[in-house]
Amino acid sequence: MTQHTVEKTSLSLLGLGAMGSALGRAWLAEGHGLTVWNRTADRARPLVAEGAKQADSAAEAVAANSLVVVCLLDDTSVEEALSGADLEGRDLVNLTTGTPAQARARAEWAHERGARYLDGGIMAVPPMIGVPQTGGYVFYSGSQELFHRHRETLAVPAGTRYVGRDAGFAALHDVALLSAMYGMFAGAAHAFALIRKEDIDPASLAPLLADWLAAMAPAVHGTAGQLRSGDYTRGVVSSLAMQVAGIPTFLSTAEEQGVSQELLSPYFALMRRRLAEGRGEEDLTGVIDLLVR
Ligand code: FVH
Repeated sequence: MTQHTVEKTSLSLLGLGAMGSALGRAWLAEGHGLTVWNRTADRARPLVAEGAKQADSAAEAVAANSLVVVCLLDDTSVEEALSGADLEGRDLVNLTTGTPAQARARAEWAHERGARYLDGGIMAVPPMIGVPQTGGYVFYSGSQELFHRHRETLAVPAGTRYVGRDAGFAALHDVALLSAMYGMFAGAAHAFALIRKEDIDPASLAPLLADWLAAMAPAVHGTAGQLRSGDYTRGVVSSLAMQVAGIPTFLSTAEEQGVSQELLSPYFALMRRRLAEGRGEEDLTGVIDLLVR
């Protein structure tokens, strides 16, 4: 090794599905020593051809390195895969998608077995892994010490955002952002449905939709400001009363176009409920209070 060469941390990776394989490939490409394990052993072949060592069992993979990354289907598969492994002294990073409560319980479970624990929520799809310009990143929460110790290694496949010591926070941020994404997809689905039977090319609507959604997205900063201050009338541009008055237009247009109202109706119902509470001067922020039980 030359004076300027920094040895890369070796690690073990459990789970070689689409995401696990992409993660493994990124670490190998950066020169990290990698031991891999997958329930279906054959799926390790491509990474072994690229230089990974294959462990015969999850326990063997865990024993091979102190940094152990897990990227399996769900929390149950993590439990099953790690049940026979000795986690004492390991730095366990769990990138499996789960709920905040599952992450907190998994952190406790790992601590009881003598491991440090970091939970991750991946904000990327496999083709974004190892390609920094795509902007993919991973939320991390749990042991801050573990995060700082392995930050460089964890930053190889995707960007890193540490969101707190509470092991559940990575999952919470992950699910919050993905939930907003599904709301956006739902709105876009309704928009495409409205033009579906017309002589309008969906490809001509798509850029208009993308630009409009991007123009509206910064409104979330105003929402955050109102939530912080508790004043939902602060900086209102389009009042709740005005927007509720427009609801019949949206519902009638859907009916005219032969499109179900089922995606829009729940949100409109909440807007109407808030207006009925006498909050017509507010923004849409009050809907959030109706959601929180
Ligand atoms: N792929 C994506 O677009 C998303 C992007 C955001 C993050 N998710 C989450 O990442 C986790 C892994 O996802 P994946 O894409 O790698 O998923 P699959 O390709 O379906 O691979 C699943 C792996 O899990 C193994 N597995 C399943 N059950 C068990 C079990 N009981 N014991 C041990 N391993 C298990 C499976 O093994 P095999 O079927 O090949 O034997 C795969 O390695 C996930 O949480 C996403 O939500 C991905």
